[in-house]
Amino acid sequence: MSNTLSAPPNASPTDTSFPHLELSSELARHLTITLGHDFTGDSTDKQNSEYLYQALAITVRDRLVPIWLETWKKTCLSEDRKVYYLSLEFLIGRSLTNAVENLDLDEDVRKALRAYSVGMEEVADKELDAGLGNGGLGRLAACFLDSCANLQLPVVGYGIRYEYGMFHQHIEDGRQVEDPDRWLRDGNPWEIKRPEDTRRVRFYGRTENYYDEHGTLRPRLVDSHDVLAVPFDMPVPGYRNDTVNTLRLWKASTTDVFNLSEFNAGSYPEAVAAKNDAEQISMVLYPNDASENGKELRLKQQYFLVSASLQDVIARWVEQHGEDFSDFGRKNCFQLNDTHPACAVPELMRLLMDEHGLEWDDAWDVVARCMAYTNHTLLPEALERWSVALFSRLLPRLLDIIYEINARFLKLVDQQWPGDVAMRREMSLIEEGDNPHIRMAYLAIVGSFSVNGVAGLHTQLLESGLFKHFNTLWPRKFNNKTNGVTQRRWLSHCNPGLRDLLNETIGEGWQKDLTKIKELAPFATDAEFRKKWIDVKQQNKARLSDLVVAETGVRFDTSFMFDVQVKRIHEYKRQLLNVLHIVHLYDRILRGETAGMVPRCVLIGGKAAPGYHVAKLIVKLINDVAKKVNNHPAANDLLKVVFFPNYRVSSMEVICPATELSEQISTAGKEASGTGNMKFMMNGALTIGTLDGANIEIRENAGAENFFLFGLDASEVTELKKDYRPNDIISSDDDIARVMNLLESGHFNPDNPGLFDLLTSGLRSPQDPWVTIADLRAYFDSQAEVGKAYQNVDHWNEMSILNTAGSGWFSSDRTIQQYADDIWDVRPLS
Ligand code: B1H
Repeated sequence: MSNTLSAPPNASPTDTSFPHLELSSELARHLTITLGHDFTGDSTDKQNSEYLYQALAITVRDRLVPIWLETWKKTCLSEDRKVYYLSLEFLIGRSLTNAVENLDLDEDVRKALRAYSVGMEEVADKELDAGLGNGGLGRLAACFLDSCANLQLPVVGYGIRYEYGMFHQHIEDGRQVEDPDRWLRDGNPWEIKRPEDTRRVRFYGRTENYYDEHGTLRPRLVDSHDVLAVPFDMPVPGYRNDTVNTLRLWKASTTDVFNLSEFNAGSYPEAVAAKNDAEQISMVLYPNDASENGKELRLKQQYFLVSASLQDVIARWVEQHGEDFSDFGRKNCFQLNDTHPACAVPELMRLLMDEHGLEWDDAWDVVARCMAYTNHTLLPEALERWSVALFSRLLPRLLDIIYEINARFLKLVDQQWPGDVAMRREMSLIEEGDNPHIRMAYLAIVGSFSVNGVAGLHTQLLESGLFKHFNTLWPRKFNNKTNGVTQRRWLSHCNPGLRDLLNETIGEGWQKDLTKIKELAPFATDAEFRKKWIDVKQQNKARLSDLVVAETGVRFDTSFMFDVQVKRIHEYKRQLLNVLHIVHLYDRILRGETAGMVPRCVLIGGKAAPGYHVAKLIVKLINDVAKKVNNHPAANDLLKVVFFPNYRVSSMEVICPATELSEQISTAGKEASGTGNMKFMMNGALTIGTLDGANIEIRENAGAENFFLFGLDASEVTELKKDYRPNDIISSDDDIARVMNLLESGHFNPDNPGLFDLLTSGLRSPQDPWVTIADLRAYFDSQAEVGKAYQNVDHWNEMSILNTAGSGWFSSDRTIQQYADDIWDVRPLS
């Protein structure tokens, strides 16, 4: 989509210049002519469904493109404010079915596929996930884009086109092994390369002062090493509304394929190596959810995204408005998805001053009007700090600008707290010391007009804790935007049985407006309706059970309760708490104390960051416990446990509709929001959870009586840490002592004694930051309540229905409407 806005005549989707044949003829043509596939009709030919996927994707894309061009043109030409969502991650998953459903092509596609005797599901299953994200933060970005398109908002996503997305996980001898994610292996039918919009991103070099044409001394960057950013656009279809928004992903490329002087000097390998260097930048997604690692390549990725995207927006601005930037801040808004793109603050200053001749004050007026920052975590290890030394080498001109921003900001601090040196040190954008660092969150706050947290509790904790001084200085900057998820993927698409039941019961309006789901509530007490509800859940359990046996070899009995915890493996998320409960159930089974025990299938899944040793050991423990339990004859009728490998977006689409109990058991105050919790609730799972993140709002919306609450709240955790004695708890509680003994005696690891000592000693430590043992008794008791409740089928399903009925608040449409109204000040494109 070039910046040349003049479209050829007739280039409108409403025009007859793009006549569509029957979908089935187009599919047949793409299969045979475009892909050159000779369809054999042999149902055992695995290639057929592969080719059908490719052909169908192109066929559907053909329908998207005219609408896409039209939306882009409208967005570019609109004089209204536009929003750019800058994110290092977009965890998209699959695109085919999403496009089919949003374009209302479901019937046509199914009909067309009948000629080949394959179902839509089999074909859709061939698509590899676009896993360009770690977890919640990246998936949130994808849900947000979906909601923006649904609401017809002029929002463009900007990200990186990683050659390798989130690694694949497989399990060997109970341990996680990582394999590269070659998601582009078979090509990507969902992207369009736009070489005409290539941008140049400049690294290294030094600042030089020179006299401009007015004789004014100005700084500029010289001797830089340049990398090209080539955009690839992905369509973001709105739901049946003639809107297709854009996600623009940048690929890094070298400036010249052959550096001629080197080439001629006989340094061909060096010239090619330089190309490789440049292309490294967009090679791989960093797999560290909720922790930063300070690597130079990561900072390069961040700056690469930021600089290319800002230049892109500025180029379109200049094309329409010339070099007049007085309105730029009013007409554009950049939402920073965490601090990862926080370089946008100094980079926009640099572009406006050094490349477009603005003075500091005018440039700052623009920047401070158009940057908005979302914080996603309070965990200290995730707060980004970049070494000044690294910055001065890689981005010297940006460092000058950051210093100037800081100097001016510290004057303000001094006005507010005159003479308070400690306060200046505390709030400075630079953390002083032997090896000074830039505090990226502070940079983002100072440069933004809005700072938001992602759930009520999280925002409160930001305001009263991490950012309290900033909140004193600028209370009106801070606001909450509780996360949400798109009901189109996370209910309608992934749970077709429930979708149909909802449609026949309350109509179809909920797909566009989830507040309507509350009309379901009266049906909770309707026995006939409940029967249908149970049938849907049973079918979903059967579907998951097939997947589990295919992935793990373990058979899940669909009459058992399906108890699920899927999310990144992290100590604060407390998968260990779940394991301790499993071991407790197992211990009861060994003791024969099984009266009243409800049979359960427990599924745990998630990836550990490759360098996070403890998380990897937790994966091993889950696998070893699962193996022991599943092989014990006495446990057969009561307990099955699996570690689900390579958990990803497309697996959640099968898991969440089948889940009955959703485990949201993080240490209170640690999970900023959680979004998996919302997907489970929408699909009728009951939650067992702590008062953490969005769990609090889930409980309010479902009704406290339809939620299994346990454990300490955030302030109790803080209080307890002053004098925490887990060993006292263990020795005074027989159940807990037995569980610890099983773990410490090597019962689950007879061949490798001491293997899990790191984990058990962590649990026993008074310094355990996650205070797992403190919540354990309450967790056991709450799980016993769950078991009791599950036995009353009518009541359980009444609660289940009320959870779905209460989930309207958790649509990302609601979240995005709040961003649009309170932060962005944007309206739908007319
Ligand atoms: C969340 C991250 C995150 N918070 C650093 N922070 C990363 C931090 O690659 N990195 O360096 C990647 C990711 N992710 C999650 O955001 C929170 O833990 C969830 O509670 C929250 O629901 C989600 C979306 O807001």
